[in-house]
Amino acid sequence: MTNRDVARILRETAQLLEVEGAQIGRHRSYERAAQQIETLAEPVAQLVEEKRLREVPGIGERMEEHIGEILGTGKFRTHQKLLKKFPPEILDMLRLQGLGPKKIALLWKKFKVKTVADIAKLARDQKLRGLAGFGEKTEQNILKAVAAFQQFAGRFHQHKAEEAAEKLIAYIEKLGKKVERVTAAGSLRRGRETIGDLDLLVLSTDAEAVSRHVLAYPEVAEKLARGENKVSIKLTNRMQVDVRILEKKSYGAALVYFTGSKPHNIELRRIAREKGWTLNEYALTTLKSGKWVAGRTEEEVYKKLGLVWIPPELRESAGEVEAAAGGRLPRLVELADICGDLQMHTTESDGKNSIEEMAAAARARGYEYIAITDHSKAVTVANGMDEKRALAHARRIRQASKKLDRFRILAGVEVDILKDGRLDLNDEVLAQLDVVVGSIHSYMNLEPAEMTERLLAAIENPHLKILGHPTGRLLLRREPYHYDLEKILSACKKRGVAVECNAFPDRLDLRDVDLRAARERGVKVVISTDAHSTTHLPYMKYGVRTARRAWLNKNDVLNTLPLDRFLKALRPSP
Ligand code: DGT
Ligand code: CA
Ligand code: CA
Ligand code: ZN
Repeated sequence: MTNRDVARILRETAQLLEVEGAQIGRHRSYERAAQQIETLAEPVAQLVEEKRLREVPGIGERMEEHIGEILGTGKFRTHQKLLKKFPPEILDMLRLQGLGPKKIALLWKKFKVKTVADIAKLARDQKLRGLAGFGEKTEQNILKAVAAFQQFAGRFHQHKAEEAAEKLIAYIEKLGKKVERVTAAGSLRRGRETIGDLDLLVLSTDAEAVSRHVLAYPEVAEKLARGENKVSIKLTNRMQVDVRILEKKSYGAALVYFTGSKPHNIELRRIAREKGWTLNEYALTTLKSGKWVAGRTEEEVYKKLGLVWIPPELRESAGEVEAAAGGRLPRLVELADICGDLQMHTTESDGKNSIEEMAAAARARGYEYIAITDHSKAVTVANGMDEKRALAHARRIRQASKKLDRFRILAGVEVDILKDGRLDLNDEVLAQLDVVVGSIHSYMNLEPAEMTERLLAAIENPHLKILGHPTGRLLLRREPYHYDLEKILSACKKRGVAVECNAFPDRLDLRDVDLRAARERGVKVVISTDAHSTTHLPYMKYGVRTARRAWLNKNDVLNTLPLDRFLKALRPSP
């Protein structure tokens, strides 16, 4: 169990206790423990093992026992008991923005609401105004929250889906010899920015044993379906998983089929039909007699169709089948090509680690350089730096860099792009830094025309080298800024400004299709993690996946270059 899993169960327990109307204050100890565990730098399991959990403020003997139970069994009895007292959608209702346990408790008591839709109906019918703490404005906000919920409902960030998949795969592999291989297919394998459900393929001759084992997984909340070679479950984190069990002869065909995407599969089936064959999840067979043609491996299936193997990230029916037929598939950038990371934060602003710690962790990943880019003063919530602090920080960065052999820490900043497009630090200071990333963190709802002007003005500043998280979206949470992206890409091209592919899994910004547009215009791209802790540096893989979905080669990405060539490829300083 990750710290996040443990914290989630404790937080849900706190919320459910509050809805239940438990003894005043009982929920607070759970909420407090959840908060503490979320921000721990070490795995909570390790603290337990070393008997140090009680050193964490707010965790006493009882809470220590509860956490032990969660870590040991994957579940928490109090949590389970509470869940049984409420309708299945209670957790979804609690997740509605701006409602919270107190208001849900009231709605539960008064109207016996069972679903998010029930709440929406009450708000629409104006039945809520007049309740203590509710007004017309609350009703409007509830309707907005329900709309957002329905838009994002049931989708997950890629890293959460991947964590859940890896854990379940490890569990399935515990069956030993009966299981030859387990692979995640579906949107996760394609690297889509958010994931609906997990699709796992198991290579085994004992479907019965695998199904039984999967149903015994401690994190199963609900059994959804069970067939001869398929079992569907819902996990305690509300994620659905479809597990399919296949034999060797079908494994490649099933991988193709269940990796999708659906439109990609439709293209493949059309080619198969043209050749007098049919393609399904079991095999490629002849149309007439149903004779087996291929199906063991993906390569075999693609080859028979006259195609080279297509990387999963490209399987979106966006020209990849045609390119594969013509031998024109790009050689996509890989994680191993990345030589440095160009956006990260330290304790100087809102990061969790020091310059030295970030550098050591980056070095351990095999990088040659990083840029430390703390926030500037306009971002007060992140303790942004003024001119004086920025220069002092740059000096410390350069000193730290000198102590390292064959590794360079570049002195940078993530300078705020102000409302009018000016940068938040003066030119004299910016001129002394190696890497200036410029990003927007305020006034995100300007009219498109004004937003476009703002970004154009920022790009005109000769010190700006990289445009950070260019559209500002937060996946499953916040829409991108509205502006004329084409104009901004043209300006970046003209001025030699690189656009960022922000690898943080909540952002993935620019997104795949926009990144592809940037590439087609010849705009330079960097992939950066925007790490706020050493634990975020591995998020680079999500950025690389996004870049691959955008058809990017190694040559399209500046931070695949060794240091000297990278510095020359950045926009030249004035
Ligand atoms: P998601 O789960 O919404 O993030 O997206 P996917 O792509 O994982 O979609 P999912 O889980 O519904 O199905 C996984 C793959 O299986 C999908 O990409 C294509 C294939 N597939 C599933 N159902 C069908 C179907 O009814 N027809 C066809 N042709 N393919 C299907
Ligand atoms: Ca799926
Ligand atoms: Ca599925
Ligand atoms: Zn930022």
